[in-house]
Amino acid sequence: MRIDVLTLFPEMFTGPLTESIIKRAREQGRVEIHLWDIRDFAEDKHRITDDYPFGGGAGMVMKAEPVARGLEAVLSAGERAGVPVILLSPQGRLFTQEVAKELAAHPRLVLVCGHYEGIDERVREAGLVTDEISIGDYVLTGGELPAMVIIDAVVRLLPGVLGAPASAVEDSFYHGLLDYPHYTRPAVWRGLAVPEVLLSGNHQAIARWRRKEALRRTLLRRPDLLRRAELSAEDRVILSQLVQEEGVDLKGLLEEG
Ligand code: 4FN
Repeated sequence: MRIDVLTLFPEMFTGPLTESIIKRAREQGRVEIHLWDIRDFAEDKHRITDDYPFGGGAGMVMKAEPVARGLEAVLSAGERAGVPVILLSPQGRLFTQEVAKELAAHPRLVLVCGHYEGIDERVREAGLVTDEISIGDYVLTGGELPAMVIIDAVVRLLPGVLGAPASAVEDSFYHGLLDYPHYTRPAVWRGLAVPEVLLSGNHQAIARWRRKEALRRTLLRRPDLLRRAELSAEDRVILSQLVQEEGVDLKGLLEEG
């Protein structure tokens, strides 16, 4: 996959994209990430990319022309078809694991980061962006961190990036649920023991315990996730046990709709 990012602050990306799993994915050629500085597409010798808002008010607005010229440099007219050009924006559809999977299926992505008060609306009106995505409902100073969140979530889904396909299989087994609790050595730490079943060597009992604890956590902390999770008949039995054990009210959360 190739990802192009347009931003006024390309240096914000260097840390997160040059460490750990993303670093290895780039070294292995599984993803190519190109950072473009919008300032390089400014029209004047001072390389101005922002201006005062028409109608007045606080803050600055990113000028349309440098962003448009940047997008045209990244994607020639002939290359545009089928390539998502995504503006990171509070107005976008919410980014979820489903959206990450959808984006991971494309050979190319273009991400555009706003800063200050945002980008001149005519970049959207001119049809230069195909998609707007938001990572959540809070005020940020720019679209750069959201772009990095999307890159992280998408790149780990690319073939070969996580190495062992077993972890992908497990991810899909726990599809839509929170993680079960994890433990590593020592078996007793500061007087706290690891749950016995995990030391039993009984793989079937371990799998049952993990599934139950994943369901317990999801029920207690994120019951909203249960509606969309893939639950087996056995899961539904375990859940009704947990509802009793924990004394919570499911309030029809498992019904469709
Ligand atoms: N944010 C809100 C309402 C009004 C403005 C903002 C806001 C960065 C350029 C956009 C924010 C959050 C998630 C991009 C927020 C995201 C941004 C994102 C983002 C500078 C203009 C701005 C109601 C959501 C609290 C600033 C709500 N995902 N404006 O943050 O780019 O992608």
